Amino acid sequence: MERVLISESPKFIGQVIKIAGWVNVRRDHGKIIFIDIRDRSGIIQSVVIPDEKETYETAKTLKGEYSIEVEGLVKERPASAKKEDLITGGVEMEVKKIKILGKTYAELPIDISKEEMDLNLDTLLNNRVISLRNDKIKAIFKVSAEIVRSYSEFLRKEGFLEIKTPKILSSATEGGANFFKIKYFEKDAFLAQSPQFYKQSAVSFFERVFEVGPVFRAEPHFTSRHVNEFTGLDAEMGFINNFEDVMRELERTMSYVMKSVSKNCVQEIKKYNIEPPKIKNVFPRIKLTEALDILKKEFGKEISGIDIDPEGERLISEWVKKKYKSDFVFLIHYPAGTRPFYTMPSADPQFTESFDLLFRGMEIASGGQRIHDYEQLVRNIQKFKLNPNDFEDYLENFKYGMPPHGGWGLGLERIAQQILGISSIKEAILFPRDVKRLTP
Ligand code: AMO
Repeated sequence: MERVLISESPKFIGQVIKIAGWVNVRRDHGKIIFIDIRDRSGIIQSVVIPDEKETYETAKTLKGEYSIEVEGLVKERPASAKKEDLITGGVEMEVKKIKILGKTYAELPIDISKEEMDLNLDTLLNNRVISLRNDKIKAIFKVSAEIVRSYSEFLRKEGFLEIKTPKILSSATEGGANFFKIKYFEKDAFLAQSPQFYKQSAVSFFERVFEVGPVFRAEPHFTSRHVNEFTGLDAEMGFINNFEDVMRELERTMSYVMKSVSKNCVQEIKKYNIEPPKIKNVFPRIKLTEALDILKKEFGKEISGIDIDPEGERLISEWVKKKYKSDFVFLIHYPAGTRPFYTMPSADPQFTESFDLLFRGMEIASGGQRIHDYEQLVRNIQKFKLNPNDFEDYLENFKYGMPPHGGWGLGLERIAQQILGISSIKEAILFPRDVKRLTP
């Protein structure tokens, strides 16, 4: 007999089927043993009665998280026992045969059988191989996978080629000090802080590219939105007229991603009890300087520097939500000193042709137009007190007809975090890395 998925069991009422999964929980009620069995598709309640002698003896030995194969008769549950919140809530299984596939050799450190585990972040992360078996936690990764799938699908339709760029680099790409230096044989090397240089150079051969790949940042601080390794969803496009073209593309990409997640992750979103994102076809755009004025006027918030801080991002998003009913907002024209050297200056050179995209109060993307003229780029590198000789390979492309171009970098985990309303980004990473956490 072929195995079927647990979620398919309601189609087999009155028939014997074979399933495989884990013992979510075993309950002994007098003579009857109930086993909730979980596979990748769902959970079903099964019942073992003493008449099935050998099976009953096996059932008595089962512990939480044993993996088993079970044959049984699918039966409709009495109306009073139906569970509306389960896909299989209308059926149960009368067990005929149990085969143990994998035993549990240790006490389970945490109880994952209930959807709501109510554990603190450290406990969840320290016991990751177990906590990741919980259905509500698994839902986060189904949403992440749908983000990546729909992101890639949309960009392919738009003529972007998927590329993979090296993660071991000879120089740091994003400036600042948040890079990891590693030993590379006789030399020093850096883990990529972004695919920035290589995606720009790919524009000169493919025009439009995107990448889904790891990004490394040596952020020394603990926040609910920073980790030291995350997944970047990057894109870069050539022959643009201005950075508005880039925002337009990103806006259409995010609309597609949000619609796909809302449509294809209904069960997952339900578990988090949140509203699917509100999508407008055009996201509001606000100049950063105006946003700082709004914060002062509407919220009495003074920003000390020239850039916005996380609380400012939250407040401005709140204001946008009220005024424009949008969960997204572009903050545009960041001051020159706040962006890397490759960013195109605006007509007023105090500012840049750049943006951040905020979603429900948090930055999820940065991007903009890049300097494409070789001589202008060399001058800007010098203006940043950097040495153009250190960027020789990057600059090479710019000597040969580099077209006007721009792009963005999105953080996958922040998107998932904000869609589901999760408090820490680390919950949206299978095995997160932070200053103190290099295992599991
Ligand atoms: P930036 O440095 O703003 O831009 O990064 C882009 C996006 O990556 C995510 N992100 C992070 N996520 C988790 N932990 C971190 N430590 C972290 N740092 C950044 C955010 C952020 O918006 N090269 C440019 C992009 C471009 O211009 O194309 C860049 O890397 O979601």
